[in-house]
Amino acid sequence: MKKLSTAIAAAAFAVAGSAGAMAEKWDMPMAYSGSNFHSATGAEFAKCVTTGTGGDIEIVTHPSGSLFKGNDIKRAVQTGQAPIGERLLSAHQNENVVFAFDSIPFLATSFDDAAKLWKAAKPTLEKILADQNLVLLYAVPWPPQGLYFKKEVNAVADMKGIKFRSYNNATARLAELTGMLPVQIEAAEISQAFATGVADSMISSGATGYDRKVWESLTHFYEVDGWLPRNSVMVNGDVWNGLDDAKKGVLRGCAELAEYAGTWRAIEYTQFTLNGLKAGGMTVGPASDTLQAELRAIGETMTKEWLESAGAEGKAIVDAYKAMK
Ligand code: PCA
Repeated sequence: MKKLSTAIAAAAFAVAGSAGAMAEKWDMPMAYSGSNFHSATGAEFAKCVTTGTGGDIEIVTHPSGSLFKGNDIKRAVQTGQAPIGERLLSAHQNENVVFAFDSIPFLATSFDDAAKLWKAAKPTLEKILADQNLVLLYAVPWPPQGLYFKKEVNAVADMKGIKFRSYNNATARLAELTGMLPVQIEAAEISQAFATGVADSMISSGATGYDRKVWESLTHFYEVDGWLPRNSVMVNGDVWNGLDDAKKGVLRGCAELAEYAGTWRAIEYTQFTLNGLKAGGMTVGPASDTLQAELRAIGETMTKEWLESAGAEGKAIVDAYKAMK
């Protein structure tokens, strides 16, 4: 609370001190559809900063990958092509394995545990991002991940040979370990991919299936609660360093509000979107005991693989998380 009031005081100061300063427009690329709760949170954050700085910094969000596609957003912000942007960091595991901390199957499967894992990982992530000329502002979780198919699936054997849409390295690895064929596709393009048979399945939240109306092509959603990956909002380091303390305070204050509000939206949206999938005609329910057990065994393999490649940094995150449980 204290931190927040300092930020709000800083915001008031920025408004008072804004006369005569040059107004800047910050384009903020985002990968997911405008109707998605992450984009709605980003739009509120943008408004908060614009108001808080008295218009000195006007943030304009560009959802649906319209300015940069998801996969290009991080680089765009690092290089200053965009001053700020939102990205699913776990898709950049090839740069640093730690980025995938939030996509380890069955490590953190509820909102509460995901918040603890985030707390455990945040200092390390901030450091890694700072080395990449990025300042982390806030991160909001997706609802728990479940499996989408075009047929009934009761065991891993039923998944063999299915074309599977992946969104990061972990989801591609899951496909391999279940005998499926991974193809990485941006969420903005999945409706078309399912309609044309480029993919016939995926693991994602009810939120993404709902936003993309996947019932037009798919029939089953199995609640697996595999993990809750995050979208992170980052600012270019040089742009950040050029700001005065008052403006940094506004950005930090608005970011804190956005993380809180976005998480709240994610929680609220979970059941709402599962109901929406049902209303669209899909069969929605928990995965069978067999499938759950098989997926947990695969999760153990993936946890081991991640810990091996993430080394001491990864182990420290998992240890810190487990100490909070
Ligand atoms: N939706 C995003 C990532 C996780 C999620 O629930 C996607 O499918 O791309």
